[in-house]
Amino acid sequence: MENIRIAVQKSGRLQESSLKLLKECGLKFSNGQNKLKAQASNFPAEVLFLRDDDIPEYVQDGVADLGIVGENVCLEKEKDIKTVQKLGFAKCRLSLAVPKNTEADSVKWFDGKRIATSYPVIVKSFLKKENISAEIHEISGSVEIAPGIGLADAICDIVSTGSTLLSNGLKESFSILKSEAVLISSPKLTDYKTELLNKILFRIKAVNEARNNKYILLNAPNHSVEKIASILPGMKSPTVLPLKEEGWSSIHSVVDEGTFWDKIDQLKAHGAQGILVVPIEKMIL
Ligand code: PRT
Ligand code: ZN
Repeated sequence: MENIRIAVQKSGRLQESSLKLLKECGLKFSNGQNKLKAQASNFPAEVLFLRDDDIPEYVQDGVADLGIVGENVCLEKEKDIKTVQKLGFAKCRLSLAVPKNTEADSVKWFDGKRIATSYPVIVKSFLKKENISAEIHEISGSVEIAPGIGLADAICDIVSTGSTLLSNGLKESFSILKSEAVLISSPKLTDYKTELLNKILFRIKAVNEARNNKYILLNAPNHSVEKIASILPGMKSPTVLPLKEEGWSSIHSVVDEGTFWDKIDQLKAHGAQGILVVPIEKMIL
């Protein structure tokens, strides 16, 4: 059987979460000695380990069929690829930053300035849209030191916690792009590979759904069951089971991570006790 080839970062911030996701999708890889490729033992898939910057091109050219890469890299490389699914990890932003004592509260400040970045394509297109003309200095690493050594007035770089900027005497001025890891695909997959992609995608969605939801179990007095059921509608409706103790029920449901703490307060207000919240591994709607 022909393999679907998935390009994953060889080492760096995306690698661990990418492999974890594939594993959660049930793809087992032998930890072979060959670090360039790994073959799944239970699915017609092969992982290719590459530098993240090369992944869009390999996917465009069909050397790899799928890839896991940051949206920032996809946009910068402008290759003919399809973004199939956001993956929810490696979240960051691409931001303009200036020395901490500089007042650069409007994008206009950047007019005529020198900006160092590893993302010239994205920065140029942003500035064009804002009608700003600046001099772009493309550098491939340690962008944050550019203002300090007099190479640029500002930088545009990836920010996550902001501590790199802070420790280099810089501050964030404008965020121009939000990014996270995405699954990309080649625009010319065969029918057979499209079928494999759909299988993988179905599994990724089940893993992501599960990650965003929790299984909740609680005990409640019978007179509160209706109220609690309306707070916890679950996937179809909650399960309600009688407790051995008269007048009490056990309620089981699914709750979305985002609204979880608000709901807990409401549940307690309706007399819920012994609330257990447990992770869900896979969730198929
Ligand atoms: O070797 P290879 O080319 O494959 O890897 P790389 O060094 O180019 O990339 P890598 O592993 O650093 O990042 C891969 C992807 O992770 C990026 O393309 C982003 O999509 C995403 N990502 C998420 C980040 C960060 N968070 C991040 N914090 N990429 C880089 N950083 C760097 C940033 O460049 C800056 O130096 O971390 C610093 C800022 O972090 P804070 O927390 O101090 O703000
Ligand atoms: Zn890279």
